[in-house]
Amino acid sequence: MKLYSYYRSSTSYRVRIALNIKELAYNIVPVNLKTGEQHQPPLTDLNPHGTLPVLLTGTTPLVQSLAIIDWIEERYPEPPLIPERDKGASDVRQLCLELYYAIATEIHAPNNLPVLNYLRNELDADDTKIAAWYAKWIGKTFAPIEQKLQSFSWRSPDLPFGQPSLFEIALIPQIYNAQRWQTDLSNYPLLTAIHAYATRLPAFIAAHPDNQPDAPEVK
Ligand SMILES: N[C@@H](CCC(=O)N[C@@H](CS)C(=O)NCC(=O)O)C(=O)O
Repeated sequence: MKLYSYYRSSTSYRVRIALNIKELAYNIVPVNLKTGEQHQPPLTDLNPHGTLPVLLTGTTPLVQSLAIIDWIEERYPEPPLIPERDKGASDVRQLCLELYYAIATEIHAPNNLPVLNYLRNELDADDTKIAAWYAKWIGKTFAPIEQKLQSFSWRSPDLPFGQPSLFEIALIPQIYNAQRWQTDLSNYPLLTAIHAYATRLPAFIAAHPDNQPDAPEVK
């Protein structure tokens, strides 16, 4: 399998974590978002949206990180990324999916790079305003999730669903991004504790932006 990825792309980071949890072999094909390689062939031939990630598994390129992760989960069911997956719409399964979609869709869309660039270049927002915008969308979704996790009966002391799930696949890249924007995360102690624990697991370490072949060397 080939994963078209950029080291700092949070949507690529999600897919890298999923592939690593399943212990699947894949080669990274780096696409430089900073120089706009996503808007040129060969990437646009694979994905006319001009976004990462793209997973090549056969002849048809898979695009959209959540759809790719869905494909991975269907094709490689073990270990499951959804708790109680086989129990139908159990409350635990539904909560995991709810948190996953909330983070992956509600935070990522308004905080994606083209949106932030539009605020900066077309609406003259400065760094302070952009950071405030970023923090607003983090808070809108993180605050209720933090609250829900306080009343949820955790399956293990470190991970709410007892093992890495779709929830952490969305959460960990989102926290990485938030830290880049120096967002104050002190109101979310459970989320930051999950982040601290998950980022020490091998699947997450291997997926981390700093450990990608296109990451700049730290001098
Ligand atoms: N909903 C899409 C979003 C993809 C996306 O926006 N990816 C970003 C990187 S995190 C990207 O490629 N941005 C480049 C651009 O929009 O020019 C997904 O989940 O795959």
